[in-house]
Amino acid sequence: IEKGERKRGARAAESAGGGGGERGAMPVARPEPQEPRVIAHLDLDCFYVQVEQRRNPALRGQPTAVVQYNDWKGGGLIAVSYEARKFGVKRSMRGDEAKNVCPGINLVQVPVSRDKADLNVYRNAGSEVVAILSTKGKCERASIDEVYLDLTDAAKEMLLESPPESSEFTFEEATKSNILDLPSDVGDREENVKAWLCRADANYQDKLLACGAVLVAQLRVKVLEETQFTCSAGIAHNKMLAKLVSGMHKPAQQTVVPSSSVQDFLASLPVKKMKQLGGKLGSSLQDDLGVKTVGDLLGFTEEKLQEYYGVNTGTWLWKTARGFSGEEVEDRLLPKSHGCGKTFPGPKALKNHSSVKSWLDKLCEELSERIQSDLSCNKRVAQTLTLHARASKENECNSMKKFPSKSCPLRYGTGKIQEDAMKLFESGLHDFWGSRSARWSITSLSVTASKIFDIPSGTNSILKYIKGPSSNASTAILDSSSTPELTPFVVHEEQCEPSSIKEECDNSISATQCRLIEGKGAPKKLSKVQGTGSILKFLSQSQPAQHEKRNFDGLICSHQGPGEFFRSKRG
Ligand code: TTP
Ligand code: CA
Ligand code: CA
Repeated sequence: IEKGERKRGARAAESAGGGGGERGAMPVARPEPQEPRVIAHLDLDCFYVQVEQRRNPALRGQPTAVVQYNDWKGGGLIAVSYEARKFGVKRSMRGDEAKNVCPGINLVQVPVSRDKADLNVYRNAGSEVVAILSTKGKCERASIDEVYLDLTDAAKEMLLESPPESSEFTFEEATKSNILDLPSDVGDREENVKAWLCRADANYQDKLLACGAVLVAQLRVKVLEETQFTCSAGIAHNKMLAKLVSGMHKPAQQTVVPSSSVQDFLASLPVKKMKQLGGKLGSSLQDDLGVKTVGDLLGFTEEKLQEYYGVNTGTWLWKTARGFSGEEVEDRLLPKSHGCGKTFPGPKALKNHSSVKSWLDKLCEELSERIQSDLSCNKRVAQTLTLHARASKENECNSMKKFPSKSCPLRYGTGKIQEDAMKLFESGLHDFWGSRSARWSITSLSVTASKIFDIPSGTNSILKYIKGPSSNASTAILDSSSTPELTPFVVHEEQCEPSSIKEECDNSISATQCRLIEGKGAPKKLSKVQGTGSILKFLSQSQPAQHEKRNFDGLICSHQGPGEFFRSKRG
């Protein structure tokens, strides 16, 4: 290695956040599985809208958006139905703007509790879907509306017992799959897909994938029958590829990635589209190595990439360029952490201790409720409390210094959590601004409970777990800014910018959900449509009819719920 290269390499790793080694959130390659896997990623379509449409069926098939309450310009949109998207309505719009482009739009307010958005109804709806999907294989709840499934065993079983090629009837929804290898715009598409799924001469991997496609199609129909929700899915040999394609064809569709299509698919995929390359590492690849697409990485040897980004991340990049990923689906139906947050944009920024305290108290109250219900429903205990905030200094709007995240052992009890959260805030503020009594303003606050573990079964006293450490925030504050798994999620409310409530891996099981799991108060199921293997058919038969002439981008179509919309979209 030449001296100059060494320097450049070190710089690349540093600017990517890797520092001297593989610290922090730099991705690391996992060992490849010995045998091919079948992995699916499922994501619910315009999720909050679908939940609201189930609550109020009159909204089905109508242009609809969910907004956060706000007195400014009609609130911020957080979810937009596909009917509304046809008019050009986008998540980044305010309610008033959406009405301008789509005068017939229905705006539904997100539920509010303690002066902030209450996402329980959506979390619980997501849990219903997880409960169905987890019956077919190892299941990882990845976000409020996303799941990974490892269908390897189920696919192997199907291949042995009833492979698609042997049955005279292929599950209809499966024949609507998008297969990356096949052209999507030919007339007899479904016949082609059917032929692909049933190829007797396919290799073992493709045969497994075909079984995976049938299984996912069946699951999607089951989800629709039992919850009334449509979702889209990606089916591939690993998590990375499944996730990359699950949103490629939406709504209510699935996409399959045969190994033979991987190289072409990645060749033109911008690096920033990859989850782990969205941040500094992706920027470093572009700026330091001139790598724009994942395919561009093929121009570098593994050694070269290791030189730049360290051994582990270098290998990860090399494998990623080839579509390899050993990351396993975790066996986890419950969230990794619970978080509650709120943003205070512009004039709403908090500028004194008493307003911070009053908001922190509300956030901690909700957090406390959620960890208590996790404890009683799931016998799980959270160990760490973390406070995240965003702040700006007066007259220093562009100040680069971040408010440091702070953590301490979590003590159960609303009062204790409130007390500790306030101490974490004081400690963060001290680091942020020293002891100077200057003006500051807080633009977002969130509290997170993490490091959640199951209480061992057979334990007769859960008290010893929840009493937890004797230390509290005053003796055990940790700077958690370098703890990547403590991703804050913030409920952005009433903001001037595009509004969003983003929730990652955060989906608590509430008391309502306990009831759902026990089968009480579960929503009424749609009656099954016999002999139907197709979501389109299902939708068109079972939605409440709302015959109404509407003008869709100049396309006059008679409306019968989403089924009609999907058909018209497909021409
Ligand atoms: P997404 O899955 O990103 O979007 P979506 O389900 O609304 O639409 P799509 O069909 O394209 O998947 O988010 C899931 C839900 O999370 C969404 O319905 C509302 C919420 N959300 C926010 O509140 N703010 C945000 O910025 C995002 C991205 C999502
Ligand atoms: Ca979604
Ligand atoms: Ca999603």
